Amino acid sequence: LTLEERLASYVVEGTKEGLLSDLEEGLNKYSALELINGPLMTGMAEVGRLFNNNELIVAEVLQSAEVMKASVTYLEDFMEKDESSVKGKVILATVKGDVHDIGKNLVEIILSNNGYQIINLGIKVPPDKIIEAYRNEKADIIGLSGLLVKSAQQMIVTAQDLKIADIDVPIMVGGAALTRKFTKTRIKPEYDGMVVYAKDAMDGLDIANKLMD
Ligand code: B1M
Repeated sequence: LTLEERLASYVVEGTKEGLLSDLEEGLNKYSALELINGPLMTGMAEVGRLFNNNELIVAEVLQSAEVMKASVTYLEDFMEKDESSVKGKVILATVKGDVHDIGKNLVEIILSNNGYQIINLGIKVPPDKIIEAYRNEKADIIGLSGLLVKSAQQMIVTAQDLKIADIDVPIMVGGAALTRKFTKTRIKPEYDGMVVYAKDAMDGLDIANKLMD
């Protein structure tokens, strides 16, 4: 197998044996983020496909998630950091009913490496917890993540509750179940402030930078 294939296969197989030395080798050729967005995400997409076809069970997908998390933790030290200034404060949450957090945590790493202070509320976060955190922290942006189809609906509910709470700070949404169109036509109409869709963590950083400009 090539290095790229081996990296994808650690994620698919859910095994860490040899992972770190291959990641180290990968860093000679790619940046940390390229390794995540390239071979590791290719592995995750394959896990999603196999899971969808009932060829993997949840316990196996969890092991794949562990490999992804371990890789991101290792690679985090090799990512570019801009410690020049504090650009803003961002609340991050995976919405109520959803446990997927690898993407959200990647957004946290990228934003915090680039001058943002992050309040990460974790997974399955109901709207009232987000409202409470906003009131305590006075964040500049609220970031919502969700991967399940029902999470897209939950984002609508969350936007409605934030509006009722009189909050109109920009909301940034991301995750596999969402699209730009859904964000514009279904979430935005329920909210007074801006609602922007980020396709990945780097896009999230670009958007945050534009919002803070
Ligand atoms: Co789940 N799962 N899962 N799962 N899981 C999916 C999402 C699924 C598509 C798999 C499939 O069937 N093909 C499917 C959803 C179907 C649907 O609703 N459309 C699914 C399902 C069904 C489920 C369960 C219901 C399974 C079950 O129990 N029967 C269950 C749900 C439990 C719940 O949430 N209540 C479940 C559980 C799990 C595990 C716990 C086993 C594990 C998660 C572990 C964890 O996160 N700690 C897991 C995993 C790993 C996946 C897949 C395979 C991979 C997700 C992932 O981590 N990707 C996933 C299939 C897939 O996506 N290929 C799947 C890597 C990650 C870096 O990407 O999170 O997309 P992602 O983040 C991206 C962008 O989306 C974006 O940036 C990141 C890249 O830079 N982004 C943001 C994300 N959030 C953002 C926020 C932003 C900006 C950008 O701003 C705020």
